[in-house]
Amino acid sequence: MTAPEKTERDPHLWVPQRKVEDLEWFREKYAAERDKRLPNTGTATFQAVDFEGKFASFDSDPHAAGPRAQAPMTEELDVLIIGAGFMGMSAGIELDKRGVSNYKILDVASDFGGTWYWNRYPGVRCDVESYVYLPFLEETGYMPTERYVRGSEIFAYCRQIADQFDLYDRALFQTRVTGMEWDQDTARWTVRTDAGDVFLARFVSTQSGQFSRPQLPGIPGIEKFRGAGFHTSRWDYDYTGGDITGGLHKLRDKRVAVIGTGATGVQAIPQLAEYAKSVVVFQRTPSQIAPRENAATDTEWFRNLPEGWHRERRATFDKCAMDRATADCEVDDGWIKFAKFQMNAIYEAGGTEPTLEQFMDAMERSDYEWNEMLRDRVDAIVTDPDKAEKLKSYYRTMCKRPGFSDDFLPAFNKESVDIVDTSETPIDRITETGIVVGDREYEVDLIVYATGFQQGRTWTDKAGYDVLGRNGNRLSKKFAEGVSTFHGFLSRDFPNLFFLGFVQSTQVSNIANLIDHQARHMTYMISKAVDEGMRAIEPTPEAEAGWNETILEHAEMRRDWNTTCTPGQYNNEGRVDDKRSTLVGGLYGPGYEYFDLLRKWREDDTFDGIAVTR
Ligand code: N01
Repeated sequence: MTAPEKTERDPHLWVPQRKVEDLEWFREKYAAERDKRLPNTGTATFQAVDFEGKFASFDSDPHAAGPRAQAPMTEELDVLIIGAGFMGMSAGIELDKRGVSNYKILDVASDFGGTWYWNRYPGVRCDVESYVYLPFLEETGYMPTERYVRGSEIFAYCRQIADQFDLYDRALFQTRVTGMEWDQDTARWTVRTDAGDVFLARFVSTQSGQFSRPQLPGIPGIEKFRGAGFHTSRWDYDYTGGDITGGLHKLRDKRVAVIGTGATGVQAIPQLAEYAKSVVVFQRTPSQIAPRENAATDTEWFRNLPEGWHRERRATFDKCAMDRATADCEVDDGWIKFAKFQMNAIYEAGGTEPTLEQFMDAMERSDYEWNEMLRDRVDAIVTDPDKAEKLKSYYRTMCKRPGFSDDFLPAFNKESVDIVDTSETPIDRITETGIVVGDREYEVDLIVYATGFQQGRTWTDKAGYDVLGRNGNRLSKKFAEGVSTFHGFLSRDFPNLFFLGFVQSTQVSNIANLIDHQARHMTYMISKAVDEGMRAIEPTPEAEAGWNETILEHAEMRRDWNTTCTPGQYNNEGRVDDKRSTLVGGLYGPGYEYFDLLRKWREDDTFDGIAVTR
């Protein structure tokens, strides 16, 4: 293979200037990069470490002021909402709008915020524009200070939402559900917690908690390390000094290792690079890094947005990011710029009605061209050619979540910052003093684990409790071979229990929009059931089987794509044929198709596919 010729490129240029002719070169190169990771694939590489003993602090709450103040309670509720992140808050607010106010929101954390409660690492920000990411902007009248606001601003905004919508009165924090069981006679869920509470709830809302359990890599010797160590979602500012905005002054004399270069690593590494004596980054797969282009909010523009702008902007963002990118897509960020570039390529190839061949060819070619531009950008920014080469990603856009940053690549121009490519030679072991790759040991004082969150476990394993449904059916048993729901919301034999999140729903760039749709859909079902005196609702066997069939058909449509992608969260870590992982997935098409399906189902107002017990 001979690589295509390189050209000088301005790092700030957005539009790829080079036409890709030799598709075969790229196909071979991408396959070779993917193959490096294949022997080292599967979720097994992540899970060896449990949060016990030395690692207990990795899963504890560094932000709680003390133990829970409330005595154990027994209460009857219309709805118990588990999880106080965007989803739990949205569910509560939508229930109130529909006149269902006897609910409680439970969380292990000691405040609202979910992922924004836990993730307080330096540099954390939203990576989707805040004007589409943050919920309830019109209702609260809140103006985000920047296009991509800091995590601390999002956390503070969550508290503001909870205040404005009176959610604190209905919240119970520092409380973990330990199990629940359906009582057929009373048509209630009995939910127990680790604090000794017993809730009798007509309906329960659960979230899959996609990013709730930190994941530590199963590297041999990890427990032997004598220095400091923490996961990015449990940042130890006592050790590093500083706060979410930086200022990690206590690291001036410290040698730091970072494992992981996903969205979190990309945001945290520049902060570590600025303060630590030295930083060595252990990278298995490079993130694709496009410009971030953050900016202060244009106050006048924001104040003059017309009524209804927020939902409209969110919907347009989803459409534009997925497959309807046109020149007038309002949010002109990295997601949309790429989508527009692809749309133009398709149009150039086949006009408004391209053949399938023209369509596929244009998609592939333009993807390579786009990534050539981003690789040129690495060359233009990173002065050391060896480091630059390691930082270039070779997989199609959306094989992994795209990264956006203006300070990640420049951080590698510091002599104190090194990068170790572990794609072919994985980390061999962790010793008392450092990290060993091949025959070299990197001695460090601190290991920061930017290794993401547990994905591959079963639903009940991730939730941390089991569910005993109708006729003694256990959820862990039912889901052992794969999740099974109707529209992602309800599962037979587990009446009135809602599953929210990515499971069997759809894939979107802006998860907050999915949450909005799901909260409205669930609360429609609950309020209709309450108003019309339904005791229990669950899918008919046919409806549930039909949805599972649809999910499997859609997984089949994704198969070729998933096979060519480097292993990651989006392709079940490369295990394309694993049915249990496949069944977790959502529809293949753009998010708005799923939202339209839900909307039409609600408009129909017949509960089609639902078995009702009165
Ligand atoms: O986690 P990740 P994250 N040896 O799973 C590496 C979202 N998010 O915390 O790519 C070596 O993405 C792993 O390597 P590889 C974000 O969108 C949103 O960064 O598997 N390396 C990877 O580099 C994402 O969906 C915002 O080869 C190991 C990294 O660790 C989710 O949160 C901000 C390893 C994990 O990357 C999680 O992102 C931040 C091992 N054994 C994050 N195990 C917003 O702003 C893992 N890795 C909204």
